[in-house]
Amino acid sequence: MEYKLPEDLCILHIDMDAFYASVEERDNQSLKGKPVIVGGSSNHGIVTTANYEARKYGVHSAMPIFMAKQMCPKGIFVPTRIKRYRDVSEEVFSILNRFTNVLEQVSIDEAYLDISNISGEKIETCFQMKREVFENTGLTLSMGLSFNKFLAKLASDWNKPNGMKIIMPSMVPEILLPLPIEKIHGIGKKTTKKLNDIGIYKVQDLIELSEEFLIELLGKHGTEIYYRIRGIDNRNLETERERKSLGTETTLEIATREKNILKEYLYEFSLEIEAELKIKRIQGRTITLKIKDEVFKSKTRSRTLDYNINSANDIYTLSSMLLDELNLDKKIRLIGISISNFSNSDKIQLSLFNF
Ligand code: TTP
Ligand code: MG
Repeated sequence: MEYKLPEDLCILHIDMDAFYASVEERDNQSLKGKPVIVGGSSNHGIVTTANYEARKYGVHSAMPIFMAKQMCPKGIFVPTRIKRYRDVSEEVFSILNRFTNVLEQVSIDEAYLDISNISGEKIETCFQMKREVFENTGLTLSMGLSFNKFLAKLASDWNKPNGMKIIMPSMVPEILLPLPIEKIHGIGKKTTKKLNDIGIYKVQDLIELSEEFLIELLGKHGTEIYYRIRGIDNRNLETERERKSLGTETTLEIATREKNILKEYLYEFSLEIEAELKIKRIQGRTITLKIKDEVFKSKTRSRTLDYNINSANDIYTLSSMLLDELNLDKKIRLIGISISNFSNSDKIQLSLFNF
């Protein structure tokens, strides 16, 4: 490649392995070695995660529980205990923080760390981090070390669980070129389809296209992709609470118009968002509900309150109200909630709704 990539391996991405399920296994040793599926308390619920044993049967996050039961009848189903995972997450992050405080927490179990300022041998330090997390919490994580966020994340996903992968500049063509395009962070379902439609399936096909062509096809996003597949990503770590919104969404395994089923998703999302808000010690005032129907038509509905909220109950109530206001004439394929308009205050806001 004609670009000169930086030599300095200073961005580390870490992601806990089968996080919720691993916590459940740690707390209940009798689960060890068995397929463990974490998720909703009824058949209508959804899987939040499954351990690697259960994944062998095809069970994965966001799958309806009833489907997971069909795929893995011997699975042990345990309810999601978000408070417990939040506490364990705090333990993990306090260990990581001892190594560097230039850290961007992306979710309850995932972070980027800038390790350029640590003293000593970098790779050795990474392994020490892994060891300390394991010795103190009994949990494993996977890590990826490279010179930017995109490659560090790609690397941490490379050989999960309990993996460690380094991507050096010289390895970039050999790593990226054979990948299917959807493995590139930022290439979602829609972009994949657009590219597949013109016969582009792998990065090696995509790299033949000019930046101008990609911009024409994909808009501004085209530039980002053009550089990313060449191993270039200049995003900085967002270490401050600069983030504008925080949320979660999922593509449904089975499209539906049933609001009760959709609300199960909203409930799980609300718990997840509450956990993130509490870790980050922030609250928000605006809740946005996003849905996409079978013909990829998106709708969003927002409500801004006079107060800050951070509890799952409030987030769930508001997002359900927004859903109730929508007339669903088509089946829904994707649903998500986000919260924005943050304030940093640690003041406690009483729940606005009673249950
Ligand atoms: P992930 O890191 O995506 O998944 P994981 O840690 O279970 O498994 P791995 O990283 O080894 O592939 O998500 C972290 C946690 O977030 C996960 O344990 C449960 C929760 N989660 C949900 O609640 N719903 C979801 O759709 C996803 C993807 C995760
Ligand atoms: Mg994980």
